[in-house]
Amino acid sequence: MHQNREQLLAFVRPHLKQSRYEHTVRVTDTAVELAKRYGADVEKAEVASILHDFAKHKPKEELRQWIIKDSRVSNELLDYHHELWHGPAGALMLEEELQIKDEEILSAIACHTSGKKDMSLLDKVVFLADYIEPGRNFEGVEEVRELAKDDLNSACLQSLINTVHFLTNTKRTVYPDTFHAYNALV
Ligand code: DGI
Ligand code: FE
Ligand code: FE
Repeated sequence: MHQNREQLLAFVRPHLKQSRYEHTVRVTDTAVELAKRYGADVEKAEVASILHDFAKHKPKEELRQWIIKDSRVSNELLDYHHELWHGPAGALMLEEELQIKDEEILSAIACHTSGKKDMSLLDKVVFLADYIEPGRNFEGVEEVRELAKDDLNSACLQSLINTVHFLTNTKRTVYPDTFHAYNALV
């Protein structure tokens, strides 16, 4: 059984900067709201959200080592921007260090930045909560917040479109899982 919200927040807090911790709390509140709205597991949404950016501030080399030593994560990820590593590496670290064994929770943490093909309801809830939490001011986020009120898939799709726009407009690479998530929803 999982620890409760306060225990988990106390666990992640020393791993995060203050602003990142505050983002985490907002993502958690948003994910709980979305989980209730769309019938996802509320407790799992809460746990995954509290932990989603656990590895955000870990050294790049440490994240790389976790990804290299686990055959479940494609090493192709290491050819893409290191900003994409904290989700998959964080899931591996939490599996080992916090004994999080729930595959649904680990999946939602792992894919929260890039998305992936065939995202579960829980994956989508955490992915979207990270994008629309009230502290975000991405261009187009208000449209995604509106969609999130009654169409989870359309909201996720629009956030992916916005992210691909942002990345391509600034000539950045796009990790293939982001396109796989887009293709599955379009
Ligand atoms: O960790 P957060 O800041 O809360 O949010 P996040 O995990 O969604 O990370 C967002 C960053 O990841 C943002 O700077 C854009 C970047 N990103 C997302 N998808 C891709 C990506 N960067 C590259 N290069 N390729 C992607 O596909
Ligand atoms: Fe993140
Ligand atoms: Fe986040």
